[in-house]
Amino acid sequence: MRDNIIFDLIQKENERQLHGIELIASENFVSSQVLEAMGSVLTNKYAEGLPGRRYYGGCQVVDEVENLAIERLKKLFGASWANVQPHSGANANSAVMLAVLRPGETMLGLDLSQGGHLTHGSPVNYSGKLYRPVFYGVEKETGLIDINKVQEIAHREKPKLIICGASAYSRDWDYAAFRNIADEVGALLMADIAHPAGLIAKGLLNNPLPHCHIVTSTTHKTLRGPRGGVILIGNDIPNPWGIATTKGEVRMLSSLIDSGVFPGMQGGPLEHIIAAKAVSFGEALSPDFAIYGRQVIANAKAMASAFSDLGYHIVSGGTDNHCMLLDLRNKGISGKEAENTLVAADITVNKNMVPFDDKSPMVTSGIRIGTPAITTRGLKESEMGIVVQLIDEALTHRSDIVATKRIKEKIKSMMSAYPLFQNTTIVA
Ligand code: DSN
Repeated sequence: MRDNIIFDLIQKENERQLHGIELIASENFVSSQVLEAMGSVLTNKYAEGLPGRRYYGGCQVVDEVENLAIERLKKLFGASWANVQPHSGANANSAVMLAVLRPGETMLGLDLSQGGHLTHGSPVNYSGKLYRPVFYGVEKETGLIDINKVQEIAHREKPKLIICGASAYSRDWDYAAFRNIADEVGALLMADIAHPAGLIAKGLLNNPLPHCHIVTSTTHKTLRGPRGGVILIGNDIPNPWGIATTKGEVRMLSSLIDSGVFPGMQGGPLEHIIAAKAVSFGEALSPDFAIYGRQVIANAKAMASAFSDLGYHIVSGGTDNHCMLLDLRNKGISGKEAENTLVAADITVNKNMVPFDDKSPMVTSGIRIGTPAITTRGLKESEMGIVVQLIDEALTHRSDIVATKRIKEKIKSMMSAYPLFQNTTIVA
Protein backbone atom coordinates (compact mmCIF):
# COMPACT_ATOMS: atom_id res chain seq x y z
CA MET A 1 0.00 0.00 0.00
CA ARG A 2 1.32 3.44 -0.90
CA ASP A 3 2.26 5.53 2.15
CA ASN A 4 0.05 8.49 1.33
CA ILE A 5 0.81 10.23 4.60
CA ILE A 6 4.48 10.62 3.75
CA PHE A 7 3.98 11.26 0.03
CA ASP A 8 1.41 13.93 0.78
CA LEU A 9 3.94 15.60 3.06
CA ILE A 10 6.59 15.39 0.32
CA GLN A 11 4.14 17.03 -2.07
CA LYS A 12 3.46 19.75 0.50
CA GLU A 13 7.19 20.43 0.82
CA ASN A 14 7.49 20.46 -2.98
CA GLU A 15 4.86 23.20 -3.09
CA ARG A 16 6.58 25.17 -0.33
CA GLN A 17 9.81 25.09 -2.31
CA LEU A 18 8.03 25.97 -5.56
CA HIS A 19 6.06 28.96 -4.26
CA GLY A 20 8.63 30.59 -1.99
CA ILE A 21 11.86 32.54 -2.28
CA GLU A 22 14.66 30.35 -0.92
CA LEU A 23 17.50 32.41 0.53
CA ILE A 24 19.18 30.00 2.93
CA ALA A 25 22.83 30.31 1.91
CA SER A 26 23.55 26.61 2.37
CA GLU A 27 20.61 25.30 0.32
CA ASN A 28 20.06 24.72 -3.37
CA PHE A 29 17.78 22.85 -5.79
CA VAL A 30 19.22 19.72 -7.39
CA SER A 31 18.51 18.67 -10.97
CA SER A 32 16.01 15.92 -11.70
CA GLN A 33 18.80 13.48 -12.61
CA VAL A 34 20.50 14.07 -9.24
CA LEU A 35 17.15 13.31 -7.57
CA GLU A 36 16.71 10.22 -9.73
CA ALA A 37 20.13 8.83 -8.79
CA MET A 38 19.39 9.43 -5.08
CA GLY A 39 16.15 7.50 -5.34
CA SER A 40 17.71 4.54 -7.16
CA VAL A 41 18.27 0.85 -6.33
CA LEU A 42 21.86 1.64 -5.38
CA THR A 43 20.45 2.32 -1.91
CA ASN A 44 20.08 -1.47 -1.52
CA LYS A 45 23.82 -2.15 -1.66
CA TYR A 46 26.29 -2.49 1.20
CA ALA A 47 29.84 -1.63 0.15
CA GLU A 48 32.11 -1.07 3.15
CA GLY A 49 35.65 -0.40 1.98
CA LEU A 50 36.85 1.29 -1.19
CA PRO A 51 36.41 0.41 -4.89
CA GLY A 52 38.26 -2.87 -5.54
CA ARG A 53 38.75 -3.43 -1.78
CA ARG A 54 35.29 -4.10 -0.31
CA TYR A 55 34.11 -6.21 2.58
CA TYR A 56 31.02 -7.39 0.63
CA GLY A 57 30.47 -9.26 -2.64
CA GLY A 58 28.48 -7.88 -5.57
CA CYS A 59 30.18 -4.47 -5.56
CA GLN A 60 31.30 -4.55 -9.19
CA VAL A 61 28.73 -1.96 -10.30
CA VAL A 62 28.98 0.37 -7.31
CA ASP A 63 32.78 0.24 -7.72
CA GLU A 64 32.33 1.77 -11.18
CA VAL A 65 29.94 4.38 -9.79
CA GLU A 66 32.28 5.37 -6.97
CA ASN A 67 35.37 5.44 -9.20
CA LEU A 68 33.53 7.74 -11.60
CA ALA A 69 32.53 10.04 -8.73
CA ILE A 70 36.17 10.17 -7.54
CA GLU A 71 37.55 10.86 -11.03
CA ARG A 72 35.00 13.59 -11.79
CA LEU A 73 35.59 15.27 -8.43
CA LYS A 74 39.40 15.22 -8.89
CA LYS A 75 38.97 16.73 -12.36
CA LEU A 76 36.58 19.40 -11.06
CA PHE A 77 39.06 20.71 -8.49
CA GLY A 78 42.39 19.60 -10.00
CA ALA A 79 42.99 17.43 -6.93
CA SER A 80 45.38 14.51 -6.72
CA TRP A 81 43.19 12.39 -4.45
CA ALA A 82 39.60 12.27 -3.21
CA ASN A 83 37.27 10.34 -0.93
CA VAL A 84 33.57 10.70 -1.81
CA GLN A 85 32.10 8.63 1.03
CA PRO A 86 31.48 11.12 3.89
CA HIS A 87 27.74 11.29 4.57
CA SER A 88 28.05 15.02 5.34
CA GLY A 89 30.49 17.90 5.71
CA ALA A 90 30.52 17.32 9.46
CA ASN A 91 31.53 13.68 8.87
CA ALA A 92 34.22 14.76 6.42
CA ASN A 93 35.69 17.10 9.04
CA SER A 94 35.52 14.53 11.81
CA ALA A 95 37.21 11.91 9.60
CA VAL A 96 40.06 14.34 8.90
CA MET A 97 40.45 15.17 12.59
CA LEU A 98 40.42 11.48 13.49
CA ALA A 99 43.13 10.97 10.88
CA VAL A 100 45.50 13.78 11.85
CA LEU A 101 44.82 14.70 15.50
CA ARG A 102 45.06 12.78 18.73
CA PRO A 103 42.56 13.56 21.50
CA GLY A 104 43.61 16.72 23.34
CA GLU A 105 45.70 18.11 20.47
CA THR A 106 45.18 21.72 19.44
CA MET A 107 43.27 22.98 16.41
CA LEU A 108 42.76 26.58 15.34
CA GLY A 109 39.57 27.64 13.55
CA LEU A 110 37.19 30.56 13.03
CA ASP A 111 34.93 31.11 16.05
CA LEU A 112 31.38 29.83 15.45
CA SER A 113 29.88 33.04 16.82
CA GLN A 114 31.89 35.04 14.26
CA GLY A 115 31.02 33.01 11.18
CA GLY A 116 32.76 29.67 11.78
CA HIS A 117 31.28 26.17 11.86
CA LEU A 118 30.29 23.86 14.71
CA THR A 119 32.83 21.25 13.65
CA HIS A 120 35.73 23.71 13.75
CA GLY A 121 36.06 23.33 17.52
CA SER A 122 32.78 24.51 19.06
CA PRO A 123 32.60 23.31 22.70
CA VAL A 124 29.17 21.74 22.08
CA ASN A 125 30.51 19.64 19.18
CA TYR A 126 32.77 16.53 19.22
CA SER A 127 35.54 18.73 17.78
CA GLY A 128 35.54 20.94 20.88
CA LYS A 129 35.06 18.04 23.29
CA LEU A 130 37.73 15.68 21.93
CA TYR A 131 40.40 18.16 20.91
CA ARG A 132 41.74 21.46 22.26
CA PRO A 133 40.19 24.20 20.13
CA VAL A 134 41.50 27.75 19.91
CA PHE A 135 39.93 30.40 17.71
CA TYR A 136 40.55 33.41 15.55
CA GLY A 137 37.75 35.87 14.81
CA VAL A 138 36.86 38.91 12.75
CA GLU A 139 37.59 42.55 13.54
CA LYS A 140 34.79 44.50 15.19
CA GLU A 141 35.21 47.54 12.94
CA THR A 142 35.57 45.77 9.59
CA GLY A 143 33.99 42.33 10.02
CA LEU A 144 37.13 40.94 8.31
CA ILE A 145 39.68 38.34 9.44
CA ASP A 146 43.01 39.97 10.34
CA ILE A 147 45.69 37.53 9.16
CA ASN A 148 48.25 39.08 11.53
CA LYS A 149 46.05 38.13 14.47
CA VAL A 150 45.72 34.58 13.11
CA GLN A 151 49.51 34.42 12.94
CA GLU A 152 49.85 35.73 16.50
CA ILE A 153 47.39 33.13 17.86
CA ALA A 154 49.02 30.32 15.87
CA HIS A 155 52.48 31.18 17.24
CA ARG A 156 51.12 31.37 20.78
CA GLU A 157 48.95 28.22 20.71
CA LYS A 158 50.98 25.98 18.34
CA PRO A 159 48.01 24.17 16.76
CA LYS A 160 48.60 20.91 14.94
CA LEU A 161 45.71 21.70 12.57
CA ILE A 162 44.64 25.09 11.23
CA ILE A 163 41.22 25.36 9.59
CA CYS A 164 40.12 28.02 7.16
CA GLY A 165 36.54 28.20 5.97
CA ALA A 166 33.24 29.38 7.39
CA SER A 167 29.48 29.12 7.43
CA ALA A 168 28.78 32.83 7.47
CA TYR A 169 31.65 34.85 6.02
CA SER A 170 31.02 36.81 2.85
CA ARG A 171 34.65 37.42 1.87
CA ASP A 172 37.23 35.32 0.04
CA TRP A 173 40.10 33.54 1.81
CA ASP A 174 43.84 34.10 1.44
CA TYR A 175 44.85 30.43 1.54
CA ALA A 176 48.49 31.22 0.71
CA ALA A 177 48.79 33.44 3.80
CA PHE A 178 47.23 30.71 5.98
CA ARG A 179 49.70 28.20 4.50
CA ASN A 180 52.65 30.44 5.44
CA ILE A 181 51.39 30.51 9.03
CA ALA A 182 50.83 26.74 9.03
CA ASP A 183 54.40 26.21 7.80
CA GLU A 184 55.80 28.61 10.42
CA VAL A 185 54.22 26.63 13.28
CA GLY A 186 54.43 23.16 11.71
CA ALA A 187 50.65 22.74 11.41
CA LEU A 188 48.56 20.98 8.81
CA LEU A 189 46.24 23.31 6.91
CA MET A 190 42.68 22.31 6.09
CA ALA A 191 40.15 24.34 4.12
CA ASP A 192 36.47 23.60 4.66
CA ILE A 193 34.93 24.91 1.44
CA ALA A 194 31.42 23.58 2.10
CA HIS A 195 29.82 26.91 1.22
CA PRO A 196 31.79 28.25 -1.78
CA ALA A 197 32.83 24.88 -3.36
CA GLY A 198 30.85 25.37 -6.58
CA LEU A 199 32.30 28.86 -7.05
CA ILE A 200 35.86 27.66 -6.37
CA ALA A 201 35.41 24.76 -8.81
CA LYS A 202 34.79 27.24 -11.63
CA GLY A 203 37.68 29.56 -10.70
CA LEU A 204 35.42 32.33 -9.37
CA LEU A 205 37.09 32.47 -5.93
CA ASN A 206 40.59 31.70 -4.64
CA ASN A 207 41.55 28.04 -4.93
CA PRO A 208 42.68 26.31 -1.71
CA LEU A 209 44.01 23.21 -3.50
CA PRO A 210 47.51 24.59 -4.22
CA HIS A 211 47.93 25.70 -0.60
CA CYS A 212 46.02 23.43 1.77
CA HIS A 213 47.08 19.93 2.74
CA ILE A 214 43.46 18.86 2.99
CA VAL A 215 40.19 20.28 1.64
CA THR A 216 36.75 19.19 2.84
CA SER A 217 33.38 20.15 1.45
CA THR A 218 29.71 19.42 1.35
CA THR A 219 28.20 18.64 -2.03
CA HIS A 220 24.79 20.30 -1.70
CA LYS A 221 25.39 24.02 -1.34
CA THR A 222 26.89 26.02 -4.23
CA LEU A 223 28.00 22.68 -5.72
CA ARG A 224 24.30 21.80 -6.19
CA GLY A 225 24.54 18.05 -5.59
CA PRO A 226 22.91 15.69 -3.10
CA ARG A 227 23.43 16.23 0.62
CA GLY A 228 26.83 14.82 1.44
CA GLY A 229 30.52 15.41 2.03
CA VAL A 230 33.87 14.87 0.29
CA ILE A 231 37.57 15.12 1.17
CA LEU A 232 40.36 16.15 -1.21
CA ILE A 233 44.14 16.38 -1.09
CA GLY A 234 45.83 19.19 -3.00
CA ASN A 235 47.90 18.68 -6.13
CA ASP A 236 51.29 19.96 -5.07
CA ILE A 237 51.16 18.37 -1.61
CA PRO A 238 53.59 15.45 -1.79
CA ASN A 239 51.47 12.33 -1.78
CA PRO A 240 52.37 9.87 -0.36
CA TRP A 241 52.84 12.37 2.42
CA GLY A 242 54.06 10.71 5.56
CA ILE A 243 52.52 11.38 8.95
CA ALA A 244 53.36 9.58 12.19
CA THR A 245 50.55 7.65 13.88
CA THR A 246 50.10 6.92 17.59
CA LYS A 247 52.04 3.70 17.08
CA GLY A 248 55.02 5.63 15.73
CA GLU A 249 54.61 4.20 12.22
CA VAL A 250 54.46 6.50 9.21
CA ARG A 251 51.37 6.30 7.00
CA MET A 252 50.27 8.22 3.94
CA LEU A 253 47.90 11.11 4.58
CA SER A 254 45.44 9.69 2.04
CA SER A 255 45.43 6.29 3.73
CA LEU A 256 44.92 7.87 7.16
CA ILE A 257 41.97 9.88 5.85
CA ASP A 258 40.45 6.83 4.12
CA SER A 259 40.62 5.01 7.46
CA GLY A 260 39.27 8.09 9.23
CA VAL A 261 36.14 7.86 7.06
CA PHE A 262 35.79 4.07 7.26
CA PRO A 263 36.07 2.37 9.69
CA GLY A 264 36.81 5.49 11.75
CA MET A 265 33.62 7.49 11.36
CA GLN A 266 31.19 5.57 9.21
CA GLY A 267 29.98 2.14 8.20
CA GLY A 268 28.68 1.46 4.70
CA PRO A 269 28.93 4.28 2.14
CA LEU A 270 25.65 5.50 0.61
CA GLU A 271 26.21 4.42 -2.99
CA HIS A 272 22.95 6.00 -4.22
CA ILE A 273 24.17 9.33 -2.84
CA ILE A 274 27.64 8.74 -4.32
CA ALA A 275 25.96 8.17 -7.72
CA ALA A 276 24.06 11.44 -7.28
CA LYS A 277 27.33 13.16 -6.31
CA ALA A 278 28.87 11.83 -9.55
CA VAL A 279 25.93 13.23 -11.54
CA SER A 280 26.27 16.64 -9.89
CA PHE A 281 30.07 16.68 -10.43
CA GLY A 282 29.35 15.97 -14.10
CA GLU A 283 26.94 18.91 -14.16
CA ALA A 284 29.48 21.14 -12.41
CA LEU A 285 32.14 20.19 -15.00
CA SER A 286 29.93 21.67 -17.70
CA PRO A 287 30.75 25.23 -18.93
CA ASP A 288 27.13 26.15 -18.05
CA PHE A 289 27.99 25.77 -14.40
CA ALA A 290 30.44 28.69 -14.62
CA ILE A 291 27.58 30.83 -15.95
CA TYR A 292 25.53 29.74 -12.95
CA GLY A 293 28.38 30.48 -10.52
CA ARG A 294 28.97 33.95 -11.96
CA GLN A 295 25.26 34.67 -11.65
CA VAL A 296 25.23 33.50 -7.99
CA ILE A 297 27.93 36.09 -7.20
CA ALA A 298 26.36 38.83 -9.34
CA ASN A 299 23.01 38.26 -7.61
CA ALA A 300 24.62 38.38 -4.15
CA LYS A 301 26.42 41.63 -4.98
CA ALA A 302 23.21 43.16 -6.38
CA MET A 303 21.32 42.13 -3.24
CA ALA A 304 23.98 43.47 -0.90
CA SER A 305 23.94 46.79 -2.69
CA ALA A 306 20.10 46.98 -2.58
CA PHE A 307 20.14 46.21 1.17
CA SER A 308 22.78 48.89 1.79
CA ASP A 309 20.66 51.42 -0.12
CA LEU A 310 17.80 50.71 2.31
CA GLY A 311 20.04 51.26 5.35
CA TYR A 312 20.69 47.61 6.24
CA HIS A 313 24.05 46.90 7.83
CA ILE A 314 25.96 44.14 6.04
CA VAL A 315 28.81 42.62 8.05
CA SER A 316 32.10 43.50 6.26
CA GLY A 317 30.18 45.92 4.03
CA GLY A 318 29.39 43.56 1.16
CA THR A 319 30.13 40.19 -0.39
CA ASP A 320 32.65 38.41 -2.63
CA ASN A 321 30.71 35.16 -2.72
CA HIS A 322 27.17 33.77 -2.51
CA CYS A 323 26.14 35.08 0.91
CA MET A 324 25.89 38.00 3.28
CA LEU A 325 25.15 38.54 6.93
CA LEU A 326 22.71 41.32 7.86
CA ASP A 327 23.18 42.85 11.31
CA LEU A 328 19.64 43.99 12.14
CA ARG A 329 20.43 45.87 15.35
CA ASN A 330 19.99 49.26 13.70
CA LYS A 331 16.51 48.14 12.53
CA GLY A 332 15.41 47.14 16.03
CA ILE A 333 14.50 43.59 15.07
CA SER A 334 16.06 40.31 16.20
CA GLY A 335 17.17 37.55 13.84
CA LYS A 336 14.48 35.26 15.24
CA GLU A 337 11.70 37.77 14.64
CA ALA A 338 13.02 38.52 11.13
CA GLU A 339 13.20 34.81 10.26
CA ASN A 340 9.65 34.17 11.50
CA THR A 341 8.26 37.25 9.75
CA LEU A 342 9.90 36.35 6.43
CA VAL A 343 8.91 32.68 6.62
CA ALA A 344 5.27 33.79 7.07
CA ALA A 345 5.64 35.63 3.75
CA ASP A 346 7.27 32.55 2.09
CA ILE A 347 10.78 34.04 2.11
CA THR A 348 13.10 31.51 3.76
CA VAL A 349 16.21 32.75 5.56
CA ASN A 350 17.93 31.71 8.77
CA LYS A 351 18.60 33.74 11.87
CA ASN A 352 22.33 33.96 12.48
CA MET A 353 24.67 35.29 15.14
CA VAL A 354 26.58 38.35 13.99
CA PRO A 355 30.12 39.06 15.22
CA PHE A 356 30.06 40.42 18.80
CA ASP A 357 26.37 39.56 19.11
CA ASP A 358 24.70 40.35 22.41
CA LYS A 359 21.83 37.90 21.80
CA SER A 360 21.74 34.10 22.17
CA PRO A 361 22.05 31.69 19.21
CA MET A 362 18.29 31.00 19.48
CA VAL A 363 17.48 34.71 19.09
CA THR A 364 20.48 36.38 17.37
CA SER A 365 20.87 39.88 15.96
CA GLY A 366 21.14 38.89 12.33
CA ILE A 367 20.00 36.90 9.35
CA ARG A 368 22.15 35.14 6.78
CA ILE A 369 21.10 35.41 3.16
CA GLY A 370 22.40 33.50 0.15
CA THR A 371 21.73 33.36 -3.58
CA PRO A 372 22.60 29.78 -4.72
CA ALA A 373 18.99 28.54 -4.70
CA ILE A 374 17.23 31.54 -6.26
CA THR A 375 19.93 31.65 -8.94
CA THR A 376 19.15 28.02 -9.78
CA ARG A 377 15.50 29.07 -10.12
CA GLY A 378 16.65 31.56 -12.77
CA LEU A 379 16.44 34.93 -10.98
CA LYS A 380 18.94 37.55 -12.13
CA GLU A 381 20.34 40.88 -10.85
CA SER A 382 17.27 42.79 -12.03
CA GLU A 383 15.07 40.68 -9.71
CA MET A 384 17.33 41.15 -6.67
CA GLY A 385 16.07 44.68 -6.02
CA ILE A 386 12.48 43.35 -6.04
CA VAL A 387 13.38 40.56 -3.58
CA VAL A 388 15.08 43.06 -1.26
CA GLN A 389 12.04 45.39 -1.49
CA LEU A 390 9.76 42.50 -0.53
CA ILE A 391 11.99 41.59 2.44
CA ASP A 392 12.06 45.21 3.58
CA GLU A 393 8.28 45.53 3.18
CA ALA A 394 7.69 42.35 5.20
CA LEU A 395 10.06 43.43 7.99
CA THR A 396 8.69 46.97 8.10
CA HIS A 397 5.05 45.75 8.32
CA ARG A 398 5.86 42.75 10.50
CA SER A 399 2.79 43.02 12.70
CA ASP A 400 0.44 43.53 9.77
CA ILE A 401 -1.06 40.15 8.80
CA VAL A 402 -2.78 41.59 5.73
CA ALA A 403 0.51 43.00 4.42
CA THR A 404 2.23 39.63 5.00
CA LYS A 405 -0.52 37.86 3.06
CA ARG A 406 -0.25 40.37 0.22
CA ILE A 407 3.53 39.88 0.00
CA LYS A 408 3.10 36.09 0.06
CA GLU A 409 0.66 36.26 -2.89
CA LYS A 410 3.04 38.55 -4.80
CA ILE A 411 5.87 36.05 -4.24
CA LYS A 412 3.77 33.09 -5.33
CA SER A 413 2.85 34.87 -8.54
CA MET A 414 6.45 36.02 -9.17
CA MET A 415 7.96 32.56 -8.54
CA SER A 416 5.48 30.79 -10.84
CA ALA A 417 7.65 32.12 -13.70
CA TYR A 418 10.69 30.19 -12.37
CA PRO A 419 10.13 26.42 -12.45
CA LEU A 420 12.28 23.92 -10.54
CA PHE A 421 14.61 21.32 -12.08
CA GLN A 422 15.64 22.97 -15.32
CA ASN A 423 19.37 22.38 -14.78
CA THR A 424 20.13 18.98 -16.24
CA THR A 425 23.25 19.29 -18.40
CA ILE A 426 25.15 15.97 -18.55
CA VAL A 427 28.93 15.78 -18.88
CA ALA A 428 30.51 12.34 -19.12
N1 DSN B 1 24.20 23.98 8.37
C1 DSN B 1 25.15 24.45 7.40
C2 DSN B 1 24.94 25.88 7.07
O1 DSN B 1 23.81 26.29 7.04
O2 DSN B 1 25.89 26.60 6.81
C3 DSN B 1 26.54 24.20 7.80
O3 DSN B 1 26.67 22.91 8.28
